[in-house]
Amino acid sequence: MDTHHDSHEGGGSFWSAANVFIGLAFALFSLCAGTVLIGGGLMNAFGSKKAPDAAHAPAAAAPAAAAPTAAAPTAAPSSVKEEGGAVLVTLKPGAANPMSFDVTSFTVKAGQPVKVTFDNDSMTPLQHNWVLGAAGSKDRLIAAANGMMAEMTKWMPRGFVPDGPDVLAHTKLLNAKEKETVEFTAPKEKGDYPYLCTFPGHSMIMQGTMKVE
Ligand SMILES: [Cu+2]
Repeated sequence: MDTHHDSHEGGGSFWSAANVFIGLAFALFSLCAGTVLIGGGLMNAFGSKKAPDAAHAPAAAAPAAAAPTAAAPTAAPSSVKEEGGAVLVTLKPGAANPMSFDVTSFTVKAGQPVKVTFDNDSMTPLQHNWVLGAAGSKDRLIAAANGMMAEMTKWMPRGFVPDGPDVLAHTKLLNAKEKETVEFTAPKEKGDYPYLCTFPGHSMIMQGTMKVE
């Protein structure tokens, strides 16, 4: 569509490659961590049946030095609220897993105005986007996103947003600490609409659902 040659995107491709590696590392890490958490949860569940008195164990004293007001002074908390007939959603990467969305589900009415703010406020330097897909398009979007890994320099300037009618709304590719608000009208058809980060390698776990009722 244009005559731009993408062979001089050195810095961009470096970051793309770095992000893929970081992303894959986090994916592996979170899979492992998930296993440990599930395992730990099961053990706790069994353990607490055997030892109900564990609840009386003294809680660890809160570290006095940790001033509660010091945490995240500027960032708005993630939320879903209704205001003036519109649904306002603020979401971020997950605190425990930076390759997830901390809001994994929200509900809107058919045809309702929606404003989604994706605040890439995370401890990690990962780039992310937020892409809303048509109902039933999740697997296609994941495949499209992962397919971009072979052509990072082509897709990076496009924010890794897949082509085609499956994409209903999206942010640009956001660097760490950047945020963007996208406004759209909820589809008229009720159903589950997936949203994903389509940075290659992220979408398998960085996803959620907008329910249209
Ligand atoms: Cu991402």
